Amino acid sequence: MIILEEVLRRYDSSVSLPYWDSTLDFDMATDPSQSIIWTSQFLGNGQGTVTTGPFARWPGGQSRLLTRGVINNRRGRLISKQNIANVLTRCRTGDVSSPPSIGDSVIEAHHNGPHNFVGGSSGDMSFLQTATYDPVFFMHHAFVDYIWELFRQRQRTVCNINPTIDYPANVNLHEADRRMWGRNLSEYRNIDGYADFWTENWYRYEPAPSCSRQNPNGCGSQYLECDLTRYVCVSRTRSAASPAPRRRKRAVIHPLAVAEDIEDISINIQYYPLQNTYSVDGEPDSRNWVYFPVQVVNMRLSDYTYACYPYYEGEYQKANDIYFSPLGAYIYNFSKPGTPKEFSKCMKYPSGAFPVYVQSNGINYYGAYTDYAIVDSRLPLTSSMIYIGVRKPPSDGVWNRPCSGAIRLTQTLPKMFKSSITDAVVYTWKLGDQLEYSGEISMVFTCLYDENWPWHMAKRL
Ligand SMILES: [Cu+2]
Repeated sequence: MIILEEVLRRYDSSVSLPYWDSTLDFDMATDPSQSIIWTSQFLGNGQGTVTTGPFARWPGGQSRLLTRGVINNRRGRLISKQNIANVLTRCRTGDVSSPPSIGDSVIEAHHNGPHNFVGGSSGDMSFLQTATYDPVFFMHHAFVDYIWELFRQRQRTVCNINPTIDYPANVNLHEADRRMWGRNLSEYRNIDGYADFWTENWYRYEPAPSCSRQNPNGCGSQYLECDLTRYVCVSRTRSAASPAPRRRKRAVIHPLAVAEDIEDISINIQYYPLQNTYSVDGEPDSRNWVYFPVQVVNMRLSDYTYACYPYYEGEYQKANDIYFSPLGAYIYNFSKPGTPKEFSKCMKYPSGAFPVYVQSNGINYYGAYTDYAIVDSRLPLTSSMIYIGVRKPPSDGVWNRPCSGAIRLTQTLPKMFKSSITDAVVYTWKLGDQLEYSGEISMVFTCLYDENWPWHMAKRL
């Protein structure tokens, strides 16, 4: 959220990310799908392809335009004031987060409702992999963050708990010391997000609108009204639409210079295949690219035990994990004992499986190609083939400049490349009655975990 806000502020330094207090819609006397926010003056239409408002015809995540399913939606449930009150009965972060908890006091559970309310059965907001295409995602999440901040304040003032260190235990894959996802966030550990630094220096939340018997006009917007039976602010319906901003602002109080290193925001999760640009010297054309096989070899870390154990005699035997065997340990003759080398920029992957990125950079052309291999450190040895693109060598191309660390491709036989990825895959296999490896591999990378360099498995084999 901070990164988005900071990037927006490069374009308009007055921008603050608004939060969508969906309790205002939950409390409406009529169907909340009739809320004024689903008009062109606010978020645009709520049903079908978004064609009105500021996000009209924005791209969605499913090879189509941004799509919603608000109207007649029975799947989702907006956040209610009772939901928030339930969260604010608790004192420990572990009571309001999932994992480890479930139930009425868990922020995560209440957070799910608006996703489904906006997305319906097939809209972008309903799916983890497409929700961020809808800008309402960020407004919803800013509100979730606001609830968390209310909880933190309660921890301090009512519960006498320091929220910056009250990190829950048993949070599989969300451990306090685990690095955050995202290339430029990996400098931070998860628990760093609990620091007061953020709310002290970067942002604060305007209080949600409220009204009372004494102050029935307290909602503070012409697009809200005070429900005089319950004294809560509620959204007006679409019939009240007219131009002017309504939603509460999340105000940035410290216009910090934008950190240079948030320039390249990307997530290290392999959900979609990588899209390369196929550009050579500025001209994109995938027909000018060929592919050659690259093998990535990874050895198990000799001093690491993965959290999956053999079971016998009535309990898990935790001396070694299920993948360990003395024969497997033979492979460590080719590795070295000791704690694996860690690099500050590299993610930890406690599951054992992780991606290894391989990129080709042209030396005599301007162009790059990236793909990744998945290897698995639980196994004694994994070998994974990937197929990396490079510019197709010109038929008369002769390039004789000696250069170490580079691979030279020419059109002379044997060619080590194929003109399509599938052909390159097939090339690494002998096609006969049975499939066998052809051994035609151009390049092998071996993953090292050692600080000493250079060292290569080939020296020992
Ligand atoms: Cu979400």
